[in-house]
Amino acid sequence: MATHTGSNAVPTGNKGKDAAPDRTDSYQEKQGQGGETHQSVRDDGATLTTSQGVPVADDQNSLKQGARGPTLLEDFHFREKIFHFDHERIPERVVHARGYGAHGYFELTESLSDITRADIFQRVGEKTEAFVRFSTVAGSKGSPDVARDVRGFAVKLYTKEGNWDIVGNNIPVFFIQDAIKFPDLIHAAKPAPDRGFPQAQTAHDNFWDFISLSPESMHMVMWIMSDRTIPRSFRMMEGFGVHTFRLVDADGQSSYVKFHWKPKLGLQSVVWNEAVKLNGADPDFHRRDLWDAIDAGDFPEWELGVQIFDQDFADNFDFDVLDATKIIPEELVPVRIVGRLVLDRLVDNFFATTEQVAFCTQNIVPGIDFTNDPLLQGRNFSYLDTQLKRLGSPNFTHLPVNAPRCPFAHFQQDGHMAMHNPAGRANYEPNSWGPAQGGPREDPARGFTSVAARPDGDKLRIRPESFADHYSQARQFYVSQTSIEQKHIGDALVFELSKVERPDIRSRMLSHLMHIDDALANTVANGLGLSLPEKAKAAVAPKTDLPPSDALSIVKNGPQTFAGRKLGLLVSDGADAGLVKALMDAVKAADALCEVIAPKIGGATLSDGTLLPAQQKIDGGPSVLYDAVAVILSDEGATLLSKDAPSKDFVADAFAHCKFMGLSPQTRPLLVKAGIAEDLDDGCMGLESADDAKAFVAALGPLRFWDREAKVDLDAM
Ligand code: HDE
Repeated sequence: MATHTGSNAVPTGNKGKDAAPDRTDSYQEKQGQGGETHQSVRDDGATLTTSQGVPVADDQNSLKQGARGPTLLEDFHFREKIFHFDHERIPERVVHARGYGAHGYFELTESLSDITRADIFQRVGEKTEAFVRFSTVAGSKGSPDVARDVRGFAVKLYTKEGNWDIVGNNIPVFFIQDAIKFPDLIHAAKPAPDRGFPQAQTAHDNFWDFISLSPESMHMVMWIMSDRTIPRSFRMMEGFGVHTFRLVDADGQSSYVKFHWKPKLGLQSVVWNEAVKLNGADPDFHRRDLWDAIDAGDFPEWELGVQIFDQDFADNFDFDVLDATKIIPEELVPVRIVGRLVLDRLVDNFFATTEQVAFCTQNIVPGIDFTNDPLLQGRNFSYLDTQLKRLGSPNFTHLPVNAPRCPFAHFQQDGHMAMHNPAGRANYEPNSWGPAQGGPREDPARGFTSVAARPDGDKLRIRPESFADHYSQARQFYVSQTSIEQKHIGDALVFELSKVERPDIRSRMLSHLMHIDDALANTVANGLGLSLPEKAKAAVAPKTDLPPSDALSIVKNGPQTFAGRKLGLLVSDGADAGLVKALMDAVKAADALCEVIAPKIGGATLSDGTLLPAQQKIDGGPSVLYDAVAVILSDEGATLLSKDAPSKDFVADAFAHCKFMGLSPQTRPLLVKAGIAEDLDDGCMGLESADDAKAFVAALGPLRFWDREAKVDLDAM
């Protein structure tokens, strides 16, 4: 019979039965339970080992019986290496699979201590560590970055009272009002199940079939057909918590709140034809942009804004504050800026951070609470559930990116890959082991308490009447746009619906647009070559009198300067060295970047004999990669490049995408061959002197030279 060695007593590692059990854990402090562990290192010069730490002598050849003989099962190093490789992948996220993350911090600039007890909102100037992951929704992990899609904007705030996740999007409303419809929405948006395509796009029958049968999505349709879904950069888009949440003060009194992230660089988007080409030129456009900015010390920044309102406002507002297909216009409830979010640290392992980070809407902290928004309530189940599938163990909170930074103490234990294994005898409560040995205890004063809201009504599967108006805010969004943006919405609808094969689905969409704006419905009908159908039956008559809101336009909230953006400078051998230098200096002074593109990656030998290294060879550096372009050539260079298709595309595309262009006089033969020489406008500026270079960079503040659009687009003529 085995001797009983006292397994009921203290587990291995405890210092003896009198030692106080330690169920308080702080991830960073306690990595090595049951013996110190070493981090896996990939330093130069370290000896390669197996995962058991055994030094490896030969990693190039498997163990064989004879030089040309079979590989032996005995080769544990080979088997372990292949075994581990075979299991490297985890399931990609069912939505938001393609994403990119970075570390940073939140800094409070205005205290909300009178409105919420949330620790993060108490002390002005205090910084809280953060991790942010941006994403597209529909595409799989390998899909291109600039797909037309909503962007996820998920923020994990490691507060002193636990992790708070604001799992938001770059659009403040959503397609559906009740979480029960989410699987249908996503099935319809993702590739069709029989053929497995199209990938990362909504321009197909299933999506528009579902949407046209779901009038509640019409407000969101206006947003997704706007240029918000083709952002220039993660750094240049807004983020929204979408739902109405609650802020709760120390007495348990609550206010309603909506969260906004406002980018320091202003709102900026690309144009559709550019997006299509960008996805081929650089499928990693957004992640590379984020990486490059942080790497260069140009830290992306957003302000945190809150719209705070009370029950009285909620009761009198035209729409239901629990309906996630509605916004509260900033003109009605101003956005109060209370802090800033700065991303200042790159991930050093993509998988460990961006891939394994587990955002959960139910991760809230004392001082924050949910509302009954039926979308939010459903999300609160889904996120925890999906992490188990994706990360494979309830211990995903043990992963460094998910672990709280504050001390934590609980009786949860064991499970796959448990990395926190507290010592001590008591693993339940209540217990009578006394304060020293009994482990953590509840704290009614400090602990999280839910707002004591009173439910109303019977148990019903029903959509409230107050959610019934699906068109009024869609119209408000449309009328708030500049004419350029309205045109882009019309173009996008025509593009997407032209990819829909069934005419009845196209028509059904028109029947909704007729409730939103007559001119828009006519434009789209015209673009599709369809006549207007009967109007869809509306649940309630739409309001046509909601005032426009400037906050809804990208163009009205664009950048003031060229800071944070990138100029593409195409040069040839013999280009004017003084001019090139003056231009590069002016770009640098504007806190922007300049990338040199040349016929050879080795660079161009300028007029003074200096070699200017290139970052791109012309074939790999099309103008879609840049916010504005300059072309400085010698006469010989221009003759040469005017025979080169990528060089002609460079200027023709920049012109078509309404970019500002700086052109040295020698450029003309290239412009002639590209077919744009006779169309140059005020957005095309001559570059001959250092003063021209300065004036050109100073003119780059606005996003585009929009006046050109009518000349380069058949739909606008
Ligand atoms: Fe999500 N969503 N979602 N979502 N969502 C997920 O969780 C879900 C919704 C959002 O970078 C999943 O970890 C339901 C609205 C972001 O890791 C999943 C509903 C908003 C991310 C899930 C919604 C979002 C997700 C998939 C309808 C904006 C990426 C992987 C009720 C406010 C987070 C995962 C990251 C991810 C469910 C609707 C934002 C399946 C059921 C509305 C930014 O749990």
